[in-house]
Amino acid sequence: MTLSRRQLVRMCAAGLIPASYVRAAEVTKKNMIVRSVRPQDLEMPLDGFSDFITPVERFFVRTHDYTPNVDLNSWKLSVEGEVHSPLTLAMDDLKRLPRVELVGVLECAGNGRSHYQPHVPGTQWSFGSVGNGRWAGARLADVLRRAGLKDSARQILFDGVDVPVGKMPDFQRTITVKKALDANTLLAFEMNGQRLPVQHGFPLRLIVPGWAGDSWVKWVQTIRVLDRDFDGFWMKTGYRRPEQPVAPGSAVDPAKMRPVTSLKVKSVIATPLDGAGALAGQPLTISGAAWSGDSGPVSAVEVSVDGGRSWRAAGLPGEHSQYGWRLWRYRWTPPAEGYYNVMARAYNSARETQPLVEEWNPSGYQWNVVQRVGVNVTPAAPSLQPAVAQADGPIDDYPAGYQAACHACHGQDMIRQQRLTRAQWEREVNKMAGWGAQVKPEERTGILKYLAGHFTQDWH
Ligand SMILES: Nc1nc2c(c(=O)[nH]1)N[C@H]1C(S)=C(S)[C@@H](COP(=O)(O)O)O[C@H]1N2
Ligand SMILES: [Mo]
Repeated sequence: MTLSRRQLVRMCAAGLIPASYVRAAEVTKKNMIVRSVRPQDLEMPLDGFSDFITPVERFFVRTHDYTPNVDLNSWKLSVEGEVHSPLTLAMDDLKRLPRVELVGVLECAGNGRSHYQPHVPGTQWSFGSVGNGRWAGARLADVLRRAGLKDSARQILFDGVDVPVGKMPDFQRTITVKKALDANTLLAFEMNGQRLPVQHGFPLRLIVPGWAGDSWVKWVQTIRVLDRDFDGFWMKTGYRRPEQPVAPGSAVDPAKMRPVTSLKVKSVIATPLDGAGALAGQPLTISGAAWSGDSGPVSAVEVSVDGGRSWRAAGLPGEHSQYGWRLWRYRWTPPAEGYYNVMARAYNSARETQPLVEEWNPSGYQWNVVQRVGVNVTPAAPSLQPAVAQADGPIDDYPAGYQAACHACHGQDMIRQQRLTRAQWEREVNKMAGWGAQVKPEERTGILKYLAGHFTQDWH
């Protein structure tokens, strides 16, 4: 049955049909790099790395198939296979389960593929097949517990309603039981506070925080619990990379390939753009976003303005979460005219960082080499000299009174070298107060929280 909008509004008003009849609308995307119109592959340009939450209109889209348009009235989720009681759930059943919301990075395994040499086939993503979303839904674990996993359960298979293009194999993916039972793995029906948009999987998609996008199955309709590894194309052949480095361009023995799972630590420079101009003596902001995967969140970002000879810490102002990205910023005043190689590298809490040389792989997955942008600095006109000189350094989220208390006597670099526990920081602050630091009693807690929150034993 197809109804016109007007008929629908009238029937809703008369209470004849539930409002959930309405299909979700396609989101109009804004300023995207179009990699493919149909199936839709849209990339977010570099300016998107300045947003903490990527707006839906700027969120990249990756589909192997054409976008299906699901009618919620006839949609049902089936849970079958190695379970004690197979389930058929409607959206309302899922919404009755505890609602969980989290911020998480969704990055396509092929993000950065275009940078590989020799080139590899596939959608030629540059930096932007990634976004940071606010996802809400039910825990997959809650659904699986209701069905009751049998001891034989090994992998959980997800199948969406999208129909393969031509003879392409159906997009079906599995995740491990361990990841499926993780409290952060969700069946999401909301993105950024609104109903999940059609392109992003309406009415239901899998959220696998810390893992690459290929596991985040959209338009989920069937969950099948398997007692073995799945041998469908998208698991057995697709989304695999060599376990060990291989010669660029070589063919790799399938037995030596492993599935792509966790994201790698990575940062992208949003500003300045490669080839940008700047004026000597004028401060500019080097900024971007950084994220990581299962091994732990981003703990530090460093910036180099001399091609990697020396590195300085960038500030990480703003929100902090286990699986979301961090925005980072560094203020830099180019001292003199010239060409500068600006670079950024992220560290995660496991102290992993980005490589300077990428290990080539046949499908071009998981590019995370330290990025470089060139900046052309020209002499400033005398009238453009800054009124107040600003020191280079991280643009940070300093708490109230912090700079007056601490920077009166020393710079932030002094603090950044420290790796202390909260108790040690308390002793330091007391010692400094004894030495004359002006720590106001009402600002002490905020300062301590900042110090103990940032400069911990393992901050990088
Ligand atoms: N059903 C289905 N789910 C899918 C895909 C697909 O083609 N079909 N593409 C996957 C891939 S490869 C990625 S990177 C993400 C992209 O999610 P997005 O389009 O919401 O950004 O969805 C994943 N889920
Ligand atoms: Mo992807």
